[in-house]
Amino acid sequence: MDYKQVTQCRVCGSKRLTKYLDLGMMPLVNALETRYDAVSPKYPLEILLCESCSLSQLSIVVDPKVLYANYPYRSSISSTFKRHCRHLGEKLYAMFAQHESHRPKPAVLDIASNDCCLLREFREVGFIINGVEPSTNLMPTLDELIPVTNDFWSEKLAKSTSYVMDFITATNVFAHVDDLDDFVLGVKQALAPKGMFVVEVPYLKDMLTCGTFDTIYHEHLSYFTFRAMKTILERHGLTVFMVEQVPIHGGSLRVYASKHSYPVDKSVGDLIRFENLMGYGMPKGYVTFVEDIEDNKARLLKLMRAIKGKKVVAYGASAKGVVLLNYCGLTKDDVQIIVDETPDKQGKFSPGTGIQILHPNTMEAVHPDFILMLAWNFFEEIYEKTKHLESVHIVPLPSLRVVV
Ligand code: DWN
Ligand code: ZN
Repeated sequence: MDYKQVTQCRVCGSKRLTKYLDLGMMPLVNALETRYDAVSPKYPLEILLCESCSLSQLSIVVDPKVLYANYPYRSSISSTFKRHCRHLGEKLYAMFAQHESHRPKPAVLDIASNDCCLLREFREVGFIINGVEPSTNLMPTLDELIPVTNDFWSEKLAKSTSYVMDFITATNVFAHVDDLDDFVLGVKQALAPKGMFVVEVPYLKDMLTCGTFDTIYHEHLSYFTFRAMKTILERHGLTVFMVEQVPIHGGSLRVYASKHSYPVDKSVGDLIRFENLMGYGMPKGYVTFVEDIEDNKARLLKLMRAIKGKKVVAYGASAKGVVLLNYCGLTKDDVQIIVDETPDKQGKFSPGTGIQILHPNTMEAVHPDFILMLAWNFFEEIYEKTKHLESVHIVPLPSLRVVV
């Protein structure tokens, strides 16, 4: 068996876990198939709420080696994300200059550095860069001169290195980690005394208020409230001194923590108060979200029925796209192809649907009537690339809209 059942909360250890969502059986979103008729293995996709610390978490953990040994996703495909990383680099550089003005270059370690998108941007800003990344296919070439360790992050790995980092960044990886204690202990080990840990995760608030259920899949083990994030970091002696909400990936939390006692920003207390007000620690805080999912599905299916027989191409072989297609039961009868700029995805088939993934230039010949935006989080960027086709764009989430 390549997965295990969750019996206690990974943040606080409580066994008071209440199931509030069941999306049925779902294939692994990045396990792309090489044949259209392949039968993709499916796994239960359910969310449990910890009523003690307010962490939402999947009911199972799929073996990370199965999920990440060969990982097709490349962060650098999106120029929006590149810009996001550049802004973060500039911001952290300015913070460093304020506190450590006598040293020229801060050192950063990016955990789960993927294809080094963030590290390249940070190097341009003036950082000394280092990465850790478990997927072998994402290692930079030697001539790129980016030191990346090919491994999962852990306290053991941190101890085996001589890292003393001014910054450790973890964007879109914390929600993927089962053993958060070990991860945070590793961060603490590798941080300089005044170093900052900067972690970004999709924010539960945005998922709930926008009904974006397609960000729920087996890679995302946790769906963080700020309270849960603060609990796990502070348990290991990292004080959270600032929090921001950033728009990337449909709405994310960016949390700053350190071993050093930086003055605690007002944002920390404000967000905790907001979450208490919203009742995120109680199952009844999730009822509307569950209803919204059904409504979103029904609205999309109604539209897809109305355009049956038209040429429909989906843009973005995203992880979330696999969830949307499978949960709504859409197949190649509804969506003829998916296009995506990621070389490792092209020629493969989307799991559970048998829809082929091709290079976006295929659309020039197809002239689709409709483009279904499976990467709705990058709508503006993709729209600029597709508007000349004069197709109607369907944006399924946060709420269904049709752009003519
Ligand atoms: O946490 C995760 C997030 C950050 O990234 C992972 N577990 C997996 C992944 O999720 P996703 O696949 O849903 O992420 P994206 O970035 O929304 O996926 C967009 C897809 O669209 C990618 O395959 C790249 C593609 N794309 C493209 O071909 N042209 C994207 C843009 C913006 C484009 O212009
Ligand atoms: Zn908990």
